[in-house]
Amino acid sequence: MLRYLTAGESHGPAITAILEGLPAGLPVSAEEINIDLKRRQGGYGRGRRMQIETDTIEITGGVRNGRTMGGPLSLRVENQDWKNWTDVMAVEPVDHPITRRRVTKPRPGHADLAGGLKYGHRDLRNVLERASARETTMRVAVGAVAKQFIEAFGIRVIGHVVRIGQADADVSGLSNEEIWNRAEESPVRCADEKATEGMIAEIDRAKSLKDTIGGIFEIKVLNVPPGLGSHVQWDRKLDGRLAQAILSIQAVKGIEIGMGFGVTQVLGSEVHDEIFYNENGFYRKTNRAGGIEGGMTEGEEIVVRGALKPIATLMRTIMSVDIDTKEPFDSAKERSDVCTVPAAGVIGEAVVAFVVADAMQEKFGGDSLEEMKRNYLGYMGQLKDY
Ligand code: EPS
Repeated sequence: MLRYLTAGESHGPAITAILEGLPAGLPVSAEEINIDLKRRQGGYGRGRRMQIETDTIEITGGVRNGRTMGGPLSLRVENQDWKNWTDVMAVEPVDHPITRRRVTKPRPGHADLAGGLKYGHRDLRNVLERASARETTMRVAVGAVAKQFIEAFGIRVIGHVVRIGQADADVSGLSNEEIWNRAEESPVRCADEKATEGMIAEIDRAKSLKDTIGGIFEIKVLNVPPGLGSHVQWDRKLDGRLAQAILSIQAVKGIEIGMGFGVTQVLGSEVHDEIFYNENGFYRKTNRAGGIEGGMTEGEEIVVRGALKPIATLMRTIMSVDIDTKEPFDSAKERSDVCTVPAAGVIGEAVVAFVVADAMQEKFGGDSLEEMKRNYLGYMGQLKDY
């Protein structure tokens, strides 16, 4: 079983992760992790915080001479903004009460109020510091390692943005390689040039209104073997595991696999992917299922989408109630991202890569990469003979 936990606050000294369950002998490159960390930080519509941070990974355990040893990986990224928060976020008790930056005004749409009620905090900073999407830095770092793991089996994860506000991408007719290359060039990580312009206009419009805007990212997993996940138990179904991974990303409100909610509008014969056979084995001409049937991969590409609400920190007025005075106030803030959908696409790649890596470990489990590869090749041979 592959598992990870993250720790750390948005304006604390650092954010960290422990990733356990990787086979020994896996090459791990900090450079590759840094590429994804940088991709997450970019994207049109980001706010001033991203000019402060330059996320760089420090691997402090689990890797020796470029390869895993079988023990947990320990990963860390420093928060550059920490130096502006050393008293407010001090780990040690301070000898004077810190009233500066105390938060008593919950922002609608954030964890602030629910977290305050639940934990009894009178300073909502104790909630928002951990709820912050800053935490996704670590999910991307873990995901970048998971990508290196599954790439050892030829599996690749690509992500791109398909909607921001009213601007929709049309990628029909594009190969996966084209989708990847074009999305990498686009400031909103969208493979359709015309839609990129529309998305930028949507972000500009939201910004001019001091507002925020959401959208949809799509993740594809290429070259997955059939049989990852299982039909036998609810918590082993791969679609359920992907759904949890995607929905747990801050601001995500919906997930679709394959045709998604579109399956409700047409008849069954227009939904299910017919099965064919040739010398290479079983195959489909369509992939409306998004690569998953009965909670298992069936050999086609996995296609998953996540829908983001507009982020909850706005620079314009929306109403809330102060937890001290119980008086209404307007929740306008001076610093905020306008749109984080391009970043969320990179985070989506990471969490999906982790789920697929976990499913690979489960199916081909081994203590070393070599052992896993033997198991994998044996299974691929079994499929040929099926
Ligand atoms: C976030 C609020 C902003 C974002 C932050 C997530 O930070 P701040 O409150 O410091 O302006 O920039 O995202 C990141 C720091 C990041 O690395 O993505 C929030 O409230 O979730």
